[in-house]
Amino acid sequence: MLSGGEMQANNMTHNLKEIFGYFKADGTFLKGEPYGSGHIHDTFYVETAEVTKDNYILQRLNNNVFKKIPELQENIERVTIHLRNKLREIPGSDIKRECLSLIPAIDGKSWIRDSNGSYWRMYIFITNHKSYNIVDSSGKAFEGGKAIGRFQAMLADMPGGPLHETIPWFHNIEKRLETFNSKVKEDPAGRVIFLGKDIENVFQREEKMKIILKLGREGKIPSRITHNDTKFNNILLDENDKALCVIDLDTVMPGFVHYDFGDAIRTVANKSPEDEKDLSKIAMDINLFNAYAEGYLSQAGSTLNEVEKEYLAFAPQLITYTIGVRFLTDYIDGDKYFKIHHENHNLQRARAQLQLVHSMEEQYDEMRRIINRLT
Ligand code: ADP
Ligand code: GN1
Ligand code: MG
Repeated sequence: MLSGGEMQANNMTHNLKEIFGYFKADGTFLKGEPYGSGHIHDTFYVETAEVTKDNYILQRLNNNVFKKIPELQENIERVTIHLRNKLREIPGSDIKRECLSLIPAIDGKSWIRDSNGSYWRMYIFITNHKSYNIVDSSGKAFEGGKAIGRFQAMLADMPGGPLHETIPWFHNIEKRLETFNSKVKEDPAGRVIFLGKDIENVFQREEKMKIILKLGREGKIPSRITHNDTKFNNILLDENDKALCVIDLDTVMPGFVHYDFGDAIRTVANKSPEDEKDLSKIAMDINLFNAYAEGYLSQAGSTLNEVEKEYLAFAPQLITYTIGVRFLTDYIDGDKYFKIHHENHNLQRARAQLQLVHSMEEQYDEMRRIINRLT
């Protein structure tokens, strides 16, 4: 912490107190500090001086990743209004904790632009939540599944037309592979020479990964409103480890249910961190897979068609592969997209993801049996 609410992050100094002042918050700025382990935005926890008032999450938005911040914010406004309306109909809901609450800026928008050109937004801090990068029990996995199933079910009837596509082709593996291939050819950071085996691991699996897009084009699986970033630390649990709130709504937009199911399994059922260096430790835990699937299907099962259900067991392979390809692409590109904490971080992440795909492939038959039994 520097003076009077100033905070250094990513080699920039931000006056959090001044930025806080641009929002219509209830309470007086006491202090701010970096928060969480997201890979995209700069996130700060802001504590207010009054114990009875809310605390806040202040975020400097990554506008390298999100090119159209007003559209992004419009999506989040629409989604949170709709979720709040739904929660109002459920007796006993704790709306401030079960849904993100954006704080409007003084000019009425849900974001501001500071004198450096940075975009900021603010949410009420969700009290008494628990957030995990790793899941250590079936109970937590089940609750995670419930949270995402309920989230999708609640958004199914959101009025007002399609949401903006905040990142075009976000989970489109054909586009991701095109970008990967062109970066491999271009080799902008001179790293490709060291990556023979990694690139081979990607190429080997290219064809089978296109099936979900194909089913979508054939009209066999519908486009729905999906979250698209369901890693477990974006699902907050309450003090008793029960499903509380789905956060990180930046990528809520049209998608296939497989994207949310797959991304959640990628993190829920991996007993090791996303960036585990020791590949021998990486494996998908079939019991955690089972528990998440059970929680998810308890909420969303009745809305899915037969083809959607049939491909749920494949979804974790697709998304884990897609994210592995994205980490490797970013490594080849010289680390421009994801925040990294050391030089080879994106490579380590990519290798861990591709190892996890391998473990999912080995357990695919059992995963299918589990989904068949649950549906
Ligand atoms: P990123 O896109 O960088 O992952 P997130 O929106 O997920 O950013 O926020 C980063 C972290 O901040 C989350 O993983 C969570 O720990 C925390 N966080 C975000 N919003 C809230 C909130 N309203 N209340 C409590 N914690 C939050
Ligand atoms: C990013 O924002 P965060 O850290 O929750 C990324 C996801 C990746 C994830 C990998 C907008 O998620 O797509 O799966 O990192 N979000 C964006 O950990 O690119
Ligand atoms: Mg996040």
